[in-house]
Amino acid sequence: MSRLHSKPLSFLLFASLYLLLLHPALGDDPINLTPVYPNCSGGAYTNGSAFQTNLNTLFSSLNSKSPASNFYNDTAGTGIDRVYGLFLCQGDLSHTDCQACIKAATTDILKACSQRQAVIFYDYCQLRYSDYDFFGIMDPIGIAMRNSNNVSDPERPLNFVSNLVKEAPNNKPLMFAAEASARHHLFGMAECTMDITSADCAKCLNTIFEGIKSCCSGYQGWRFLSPSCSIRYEAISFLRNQNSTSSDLVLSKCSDDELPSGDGSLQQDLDHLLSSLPSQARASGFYNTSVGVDPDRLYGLALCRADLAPGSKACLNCLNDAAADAVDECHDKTQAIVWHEKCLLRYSNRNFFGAVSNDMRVLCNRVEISEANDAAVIQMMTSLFAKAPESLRMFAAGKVTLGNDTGYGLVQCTRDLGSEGCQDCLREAMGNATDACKQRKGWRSLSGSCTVRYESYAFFNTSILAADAPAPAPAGKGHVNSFPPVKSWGSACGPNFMTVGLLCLLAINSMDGLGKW
Ligand SMILES: *[C@@H]1O[C@H](CO)[C@@H](O)[C@H](O)[C@H]1NC(C)=O
Ligand SMILES: *[C@@H]1O[C@H](CO)[C@@H](O)[C@H](O)[C@H]1NC(C)=O
Ligand SMILES: *[C@@H]1O[C@H](CO)[C@@H](O)[C@H](O)[C@H]1NC(C)=O
Ligand SMILES: *[C@@H]1O[C@H](CO)[C@@H](O)[C@H](O)[C@H]1NC(C)=O
Ligand SMILES: *[C@@H]1O[C@H](CO)[C@@H](O)[C@H](O)[C@H]1NC(C)=O
Ligand SMILES: *[C@@H]1O[C@H](CO)[C@@H](O)[C@H](O)[C@H]1NC(C)=O
Ligand SMILES: *[C@@H]1O[C@H](CO)[C@@H](O)[C@H](O)[C@H]1NC(C)=O
Ligand SMILES: *[C@@H]1O[C@H](CO)[C@@H](O)[C@H](O)[C@H]1NC(C)=O
Ligand SMILES: CC(=O)N[C@H]1CO[C@H](CO)[C@@H](O)[C@@H]1O
Repeated sequence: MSRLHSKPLSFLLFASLYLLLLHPALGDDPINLTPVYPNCSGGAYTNGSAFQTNLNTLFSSLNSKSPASNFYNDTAGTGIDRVYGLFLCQGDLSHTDCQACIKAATTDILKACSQRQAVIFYDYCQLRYSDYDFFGIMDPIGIAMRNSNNVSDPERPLNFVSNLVKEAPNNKPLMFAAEASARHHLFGMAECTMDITSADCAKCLNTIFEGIKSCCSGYQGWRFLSPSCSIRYEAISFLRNQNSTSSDLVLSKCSDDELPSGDGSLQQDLDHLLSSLPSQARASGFYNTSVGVDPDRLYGLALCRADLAPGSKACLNCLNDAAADAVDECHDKTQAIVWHEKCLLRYSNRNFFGAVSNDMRVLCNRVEISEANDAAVIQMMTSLFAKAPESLRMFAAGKVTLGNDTGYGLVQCTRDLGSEGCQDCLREAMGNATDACKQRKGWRSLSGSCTVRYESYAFFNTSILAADAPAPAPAGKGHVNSFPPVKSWGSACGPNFMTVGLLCLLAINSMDGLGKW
């Protein structure tokens, strides 16, 4: 049985709330380096002892590895004073953040403990040392934490995380799994230290997951920390979003007017359209079609992001989810657009094929970049929307070098448009994004006919980057801002923005405008 000490629970409750309120955990914000929980055990060691010397040697070794790896185990010394140690950084933590976290841990653990065994946990990393060889020995004993708010449907987070509990042990080498659903306010992760086997990882995660079920499942946010594995669920993102994993953007727009109910044949046609579009679009990544007969005809299209290989399961899965969302969110409305991270689905009772949609959403990252970098980014992006309209699949991807970093852009049109329509759509989308997101580290415009997106990381499969990618920005011009100060949710996005997951959302059309399609 897992041990749930009431004292750490209340202390940690505070720690977690602090995190929730002040650290919305953008991938770009600095991470919180306040220790969450130290646990010291074993006999004390003395100042100047061989054990202490070995411990210092071990810590230098771990600190030297943290800039290159999210896990490392090592030993120092020999005989009875030999020290065994390891660190683990959350699988999506950048190497820079991992380095900072382990540096803090090797300092704090010496202040917190003067014993021969200890483990210390942070929001994003953990460090452990011992005078015995614990490598490969699974230890699920730890502490649970939870937030104070109730959750209306406890099963939902549990189901969400149970998938991660199943997935993580198979994700070698890191044994880390994370998932985000901004729309459902579900963010979760599960991970194990890499010294244990996949089978032990599964056992460890199942054990602590049972612990969560018995203490914390009714709450909106919980985690369990143990020396060999951890799980966490929050209603807001704490994920670091490296390499575009787990951002799962879902937005939809529905018209106000409903399909006339009549004999129900329109609803049947809509069901038919939505259930057939995903498989029709799978083969080439795009499909447009219509069902029914005038005047009751329905028109629909589906588009997968260009980096999803034609025919791929990923394309089909995304569109199936989008179709399900269209049913859920825009039930029987005459028109809908659903934007997912990797696909777009749209239907209407009017023929919109070939016409540029004027429905647009703009999202801006809250972190600012320098004017010079912004100019380099815009130059690169502009070069893309000259190319996309002429390309077969109507997309273009590129990258730009900014000092030591690289930014990535992707623009894409729905293929019912002609090249002129595509160009118009991209130009407007780009103009609206650069207006709203001046000098921002990432942004996107989502329209019913095209998407334009820039990020400071490779959010798409970079194998689609053409060999003739645009030249990097002039050397020395770009430089990357250091970490911005931590900002609170509301104000950081500006007066006209809403926050959605990691991003600020500029709702282009007010709710009143929705019916006027
Ligand atoms: C070791 O010595 C330092 C001062 O040199 C002292 O602050 C610390 O408490 C001592 N630690 C132990 C374990 O005795
Ligand atoms: C702290 O560590 C000791 C030794 O490993 C262990 O017996 C104990 O259960 C741990 N306590 C918690 C709350 O994790
Ligand atoms: C949570 O639910 C419990 C029992 O259903 C109730 O007693 C408590 O007041 C609720 N707390 C909040 C913060 O809603
Ligand atoms: C790390 O742990 C593994 C067991 O999981 C062990 O085989 C290996 O020797 C350890 N590495 C070091 C450097 O001690
Ligand atoms: C994440 O990005 C880094 C650097 O761009 C790359 O080396 C690494 O392979 C990527 N990881 C995944 C899972 O794509
Ligand atoms: C770029 O990398 C070099 C070498 O690693 C480093 O010295 C320099 O400070 C970095 N520049 C920036 C802006 O991070
Ligand atoms: C798809 O859209 C084009 C207009 O771009 C139109 O000519 C074509 O008929 C549409 N396909 C279907 C099956 O409706
Ligand atoms: C990227 O795309 C290439 C070509 O379609 C594919 O072989 C590769 O597996 C993809 N990589 C990932 C990480 O999906
Ligand atoms: C909401 C918004 O800013 N939309 C604008 C996008 O850009 C065009 C001009 O290019 C404007 O007409 C829209 O109002």
